[in-house]
Amino acid sequence: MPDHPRPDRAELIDIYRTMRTIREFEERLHAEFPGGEIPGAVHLYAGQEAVAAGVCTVLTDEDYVASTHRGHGHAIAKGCDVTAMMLEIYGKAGGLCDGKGGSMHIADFDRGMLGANGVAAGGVPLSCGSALSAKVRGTDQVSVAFVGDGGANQGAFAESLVLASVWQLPVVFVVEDNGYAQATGTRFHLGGRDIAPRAEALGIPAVVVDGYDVLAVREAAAEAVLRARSSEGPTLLDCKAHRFFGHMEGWDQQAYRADGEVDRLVAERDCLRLFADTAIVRQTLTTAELADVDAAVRVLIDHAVDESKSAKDPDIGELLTDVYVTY
Ligand SMILES: Cc1ncc(C[n+]2csc(CCOP(=O)(O)OP(=O)(O)O)c2C)c(N)n1
Ligand SMILES: [Mg+2]
Repeated sequence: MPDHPRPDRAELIDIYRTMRTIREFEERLHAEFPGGEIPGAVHLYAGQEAVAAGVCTVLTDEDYVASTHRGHGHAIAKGCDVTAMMLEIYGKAGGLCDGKGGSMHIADFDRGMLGANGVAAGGVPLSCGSALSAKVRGTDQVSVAFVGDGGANQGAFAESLVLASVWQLPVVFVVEDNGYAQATGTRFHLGGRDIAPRAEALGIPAVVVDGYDVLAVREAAAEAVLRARSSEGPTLLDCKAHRFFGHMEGWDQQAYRADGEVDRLVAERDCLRLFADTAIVRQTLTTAELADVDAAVRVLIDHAVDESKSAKDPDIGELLTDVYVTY
């Protein structure tokens, strides 16, 4: 890969830090949610960290990401400020969107983060729009659309694939097939085993990727991004990685999952542990260095939660600021 050779030491640490930050962020939210201070719906990304980290490590700040309702991991991997994200989820002043968006509407245009999205597959057409804008303006920006297996059944997803194909847009569709759309398993809703062939039918190169293997995701994403930057059009990555928690915090008893399914996932398919066990990481980084990252991330997340709990609510006078936009 000319643009993305083997990851060097600094990139390996960055990838690990990103995945650890997402994991710690989500585990902490899971622990805090029952306390009742977090308003709105919260969908956790734990288990799927390798997808966001593997894709975003090959993007620049100028590239775009359109996210989903399960968007914390994408935002962290795209470089959004973690404390400002936590403040946002707590609905507090100083949040990334001034506390008005919450978990499902985190956006940060300075980082190319076009937003989480409460509408399943809602971000996918936005990616086509931003990719078209980049193409018309003649920049080399790439646009990434994250979408779930359930979202991939939306008409907007199919329409976006067609537009991206006929207009040869610099877009990468990243399907996160985590096995379920809410409580409905993919064997009941997918109509086939993979989503990749839907793209191939439209002439879009597509590949199925082990979504627990961050280096495999990185390699597939690097190829897709290079294709997009070289005006060779869209690619679809069909990443398989299941979530560790329920669909959303607060009500999902996960009765639709097999006995021991989650325990097996955590024991055998933890992307952080798998990454630490790869030959390249074992040859490059020490366990002490990884532990230092873990400790620093714990401090960061503690700080983010403390700040969020003690921060003020947004000023009522700001209620309509930034809500309506004139063009
Ligand atoms: C257009 C639309 N229809 C229905 C919903 C309700 N809904 C929220 S999440 C979800 C399931 C999404 O599943 P998937 O895309 O696989 O994402 P995952 O939750 O597994 O990450 C549904 C149906 C919605 N948000 N938007
Ligand atoms: Mg799903």
